[in-house]
Amino acid sequence: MQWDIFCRVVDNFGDIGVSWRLSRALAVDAGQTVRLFVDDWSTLRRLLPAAPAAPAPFVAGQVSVLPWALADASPQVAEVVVEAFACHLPGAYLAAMRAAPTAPVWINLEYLSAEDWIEACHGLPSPDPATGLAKTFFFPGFTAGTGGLIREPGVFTRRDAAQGPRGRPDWLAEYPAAGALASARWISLFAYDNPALAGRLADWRQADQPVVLWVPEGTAQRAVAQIIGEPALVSGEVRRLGALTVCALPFLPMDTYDRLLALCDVNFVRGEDSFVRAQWAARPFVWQAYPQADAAHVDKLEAFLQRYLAGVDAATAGAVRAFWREWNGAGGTDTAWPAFESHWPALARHARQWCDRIGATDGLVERLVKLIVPDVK
Ligand code: TRH
Repeated sequence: MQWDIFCRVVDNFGDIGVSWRLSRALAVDAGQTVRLFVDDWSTLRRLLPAAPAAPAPFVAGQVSVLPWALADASPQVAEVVVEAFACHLPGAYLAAMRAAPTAPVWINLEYLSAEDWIEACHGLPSPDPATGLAKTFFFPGFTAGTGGLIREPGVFTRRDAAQGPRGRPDWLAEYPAAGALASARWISLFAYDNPALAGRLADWRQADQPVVLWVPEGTAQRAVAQIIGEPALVSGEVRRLGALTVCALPFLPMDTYDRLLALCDVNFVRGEDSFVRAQWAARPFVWQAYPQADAAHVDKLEAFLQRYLAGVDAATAGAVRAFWREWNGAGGTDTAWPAFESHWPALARHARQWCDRIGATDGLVERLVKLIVPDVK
């Protein structure tokens, strides 16, 4: 089938990250014909450096990637139209959808959430007042009654290879960092501005074993530089501060970022896509939810914690809850790290079990294809 996927960048990378990952999985793993329209070429190029410098169509991972303006210029309607995150389709394209002899299947891909209410809304059609066409709401989520999570077939094989004995030495050969020991505790950091970061850097400086902190370029890298009293860190630079070795990385290609997640003992992630990738890495992680003015992100955080920690022993669950709340500015007194760290072995086991459990069900692409073509097995 032919699919058109539309994505506008609201903020950050997640919208394009998810849309690109979905497009690639539909094309490569599900054999669909996919066009991806994006409005923000410079953000796209951060994730897909192979994209041409100026907006122009190109093919990557069997997906035709097109500048947004081309949808209005020659609206040729696909059989399935995915509107990512209620991004509002281009006017001429909408008109063409209305005029099409057979109306396309119109999917609104929503943000991921662990909240219970999404099960009731997932898969519901709703008439669009402007066109009269039906639009179906598709909610990614963690349970059987939701749209699931994007998971390419090779993701666990690649993770397991990264976690083999050559994983860290090979990484250090590619990203040399003087003093970064393969045997140290490795932490990756991808975060929004976060007042709790200074306290964690202080904890890691004083840790009783070496800590290597990998920080890709972006908000978190700038914040680390500021906290350690430097104007900026440049990719490849390393700073030693007590037990802590800070390693500044470039913004990594997506698959390389997956590898980093697989190699670290704990991953600080944010938003939506890195949050999911950290779960496939099967390592303990700390999630910073995308902050929302009405504190809706706290509900999302609590809903996820509820699911993630079900069945985990009370002491470990309490330590995770306290630390994640603190990291999200949702309570705490900036003291929860030592307790979180002391539960590391139990957390590491749990991270693997959780990944195996949520990874044993259909992924988002399978569920989406089955929703549209219900007789697909
Ligand atoms: O960039 P984000 O903060 O995106 C967020 C969320 O999607 C959120 O739901 C949305 O509302 C908001 O944007 C506007 O975080 P996220 O979702 O983790 O996306 C980051 C992407 O960047 C993800 O695909 C992983 C990728 N990435 C790399 O490819 N290389 C890197 O070095 C890093 C750090 C990330």
